[in-house]
Amino acid sequence: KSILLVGVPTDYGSRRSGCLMGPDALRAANITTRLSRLGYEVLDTGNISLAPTEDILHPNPKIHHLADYAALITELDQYCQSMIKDHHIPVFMGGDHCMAAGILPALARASRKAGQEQFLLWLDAHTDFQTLESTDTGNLHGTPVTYIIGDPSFDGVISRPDVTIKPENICMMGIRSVDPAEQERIARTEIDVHDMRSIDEFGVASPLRRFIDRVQKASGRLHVSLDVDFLDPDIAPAVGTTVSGGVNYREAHLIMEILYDSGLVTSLDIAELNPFLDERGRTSKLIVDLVASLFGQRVLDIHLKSI
Ligand code: DIR
Ligand code: MN
Ligand code: MN
Ligand code: MN
Repeated sequence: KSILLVGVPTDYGSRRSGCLMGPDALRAANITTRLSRLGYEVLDTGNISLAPTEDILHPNPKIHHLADYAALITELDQYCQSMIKDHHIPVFMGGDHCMAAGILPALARASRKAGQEQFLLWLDAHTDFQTLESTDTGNLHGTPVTYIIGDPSFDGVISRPDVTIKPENICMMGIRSVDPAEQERIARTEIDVHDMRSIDEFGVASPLRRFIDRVQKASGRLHVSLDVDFLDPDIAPAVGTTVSGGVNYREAHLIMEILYDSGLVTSLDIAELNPFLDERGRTSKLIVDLVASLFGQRVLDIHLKSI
């Protein structure tokens, strides 16, 4: 299998700029070399290009960059359809989390064509389950999960995805900041939410293994969506919306190692990395280390330590 790297340089999902430098920071942290040394053929297809748009107004006046969001969804959908083949493992380098709204429906469509179910592991401090009506920040990076499950909230604004992700096929881990409107809606879905309270008590391994078992039994495909704020801000400061009490270094690596062992991961996105907020590339390097673990780097591969 070969890894297809694609940069998604966007930062209009929130009001803080800098995420658009994410793809280049990951390149500077040697993502290509690290993955090549693990035995993969790695193809960096560069960054997708996004044309500037005239914003669409929405009844919720807080909302900004709605037209850019719609354009991003279309662009990513087209990219996925034309560039990704079944033997590719795409790694989307963000960019903010808006990209998930374009990536997941496209992946789900490809899965359906192959007769497989699409599963999603959402690693984030947030549930990103706001609607256009309920968002109090107007930041669209808080809405992609709502969009990909086919919620009617977007009707008349952005057309619903033709293939949606089933809520029961989504597992969230690391959650510790949920807006009131999201709490109410998430409780009514079948999304499997493991918040930090639950991780403190039970760890990351057993809930993850239970989810992986479900993917395996369904012969499903698994996309991993990694929001940098999933990690504790002490180890990953380069993200606009840090939340205390996140996943620590070993918990994060363990998740990646278990995922690699499962052999089920078919795609990945890395969201919200903001190099402008980083300390000499520290967060970018950590993310590349985690990606290497996800693709098979082992603790005892001592020869890799010098890279
Ligand atoms: C918050 C923040 N729920 C919002 N969301 C973030 O603006 O809707 N997601 N930061 O990653
Ligand atoms: Mn997010
Ligand atoms: Mn987040
Ligand atoms: Mn569970």
